[in-house]
Amino acid sequence: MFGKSSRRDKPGYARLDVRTFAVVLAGAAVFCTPASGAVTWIHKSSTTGDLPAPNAGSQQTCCVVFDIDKDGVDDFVVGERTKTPSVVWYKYNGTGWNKYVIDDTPLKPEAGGDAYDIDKDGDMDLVLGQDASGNAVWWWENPCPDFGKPWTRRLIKDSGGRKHHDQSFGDYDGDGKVEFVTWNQGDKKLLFYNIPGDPKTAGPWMPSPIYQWSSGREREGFPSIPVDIDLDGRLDIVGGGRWFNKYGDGGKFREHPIDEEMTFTQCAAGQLVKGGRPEVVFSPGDMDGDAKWYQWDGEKWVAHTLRPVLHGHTCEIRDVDQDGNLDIMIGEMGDPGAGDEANIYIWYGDGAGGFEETIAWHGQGIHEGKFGDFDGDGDLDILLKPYHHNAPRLDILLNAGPRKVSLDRWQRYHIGAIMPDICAAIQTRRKGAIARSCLRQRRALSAKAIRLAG
Ligand SMILES: [Ca+2]
Ligand SMILES: [Ca+2]
Ligand SMILES: [Ca+2]
Ligand SMILES: [Ca+2]
Repeated sequence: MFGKSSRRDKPGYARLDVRTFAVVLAGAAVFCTPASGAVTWIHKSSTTGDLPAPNAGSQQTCCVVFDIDKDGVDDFVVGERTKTPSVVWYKYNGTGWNKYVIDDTPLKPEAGGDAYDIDKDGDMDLVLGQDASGNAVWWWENPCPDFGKPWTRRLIKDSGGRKHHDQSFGDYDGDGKVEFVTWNQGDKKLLFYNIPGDPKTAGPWMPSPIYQWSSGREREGFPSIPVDIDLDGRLDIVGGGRWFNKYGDGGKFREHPIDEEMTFTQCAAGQLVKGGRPEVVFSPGDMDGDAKWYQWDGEKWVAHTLRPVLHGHTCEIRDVDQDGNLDIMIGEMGDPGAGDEANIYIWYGDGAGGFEETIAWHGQGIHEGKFGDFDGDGDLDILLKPYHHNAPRLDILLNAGPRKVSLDRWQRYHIGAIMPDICAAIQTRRKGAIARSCLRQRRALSAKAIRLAG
């Protein structure tokens, strides 16, 4: 089938190549519109009244998804750093989403954040880190079921370096208790915290730096769902182009680079190829470049290029079409990023390393976009949160299930209109350093090929 790459192919390019060579060999003037099981999306937006915008500001930095009120439906938190309220959350009301205030004071949250029941009272609490303006990391006590007033904010960190882009909770040392980790870009450190037994009165928590870098790009990113990379039964930390596992008795962690070029990235991990170690995806988050997925061959991580992306600050792995195989979502920012040409890509996996590349949405930049079941119907929807592009604004793409496969619908395209593009795409398939303009061209050409395949 067109668009389906085998494990030996290079995913991401395979779709274009197969089509290209089929056209060249056949010399025909028609393309087959590939039968596609890709999900159809129903668009909801703050611009059409389905939900309110977070506030009047245009720097919507963070986005965290969890079930705040314990009703089984995913809720979500959005932070904005120029206006108040600075942190709000949203709950589905049956037709749209209502907004509630978490913090009505001015704050400058950074991208990232995570949730965990820090005070062990049965509801999930929120953590966000401050941006380059300061050295704070905060947690907010979930007041469930009383959501009539802002949440109580407490400090995890108020000293040391500034900027905290991305946080994660997990039992990373295997002691049966969940720990908290955050990147601290200002101090070039990865900080590890045991959660205090009395978090409401403990004051700032005691950090253990478990990794430090001295040069090169910033490190950032954690998977939204932690994984056990080396299959020893203990969760591992993934991010900044590497993974870390605990060793010995002294709370030490060992660094394992996956790709040194992928430090400044957003990431996701999961069993894209069933069995063995989980695979890892790194997407250039605050820069442009090739997004790649990585597979452990027993001795080293083998990189597979997905495609060039512009500020691919959304990177998730979940089973979007519910076929039992994990899929990849990478979304491009608009400003900075791809502007009105921003795409949300979904690669539908076959569980064996083959992917069908699709564009789920086009035209609105996404930043820290997340999957969640936001309407409670049992399937994964997309929270389309921009950072600055057209902000203030939020959109939600509701999952309407896989498109019906049709074998008798063909569409005709003129080869002359796209052959120069395809030839250019072939010529620019070199590895190594790629000029920004070349990367943008490759991205535009291959995106055009996908849209033609629609
Ligand atoms: Ca809920
Ligand atoms: Ca709690
Ligand atoms: Ca799937
Ligand atoms: Ca849903």
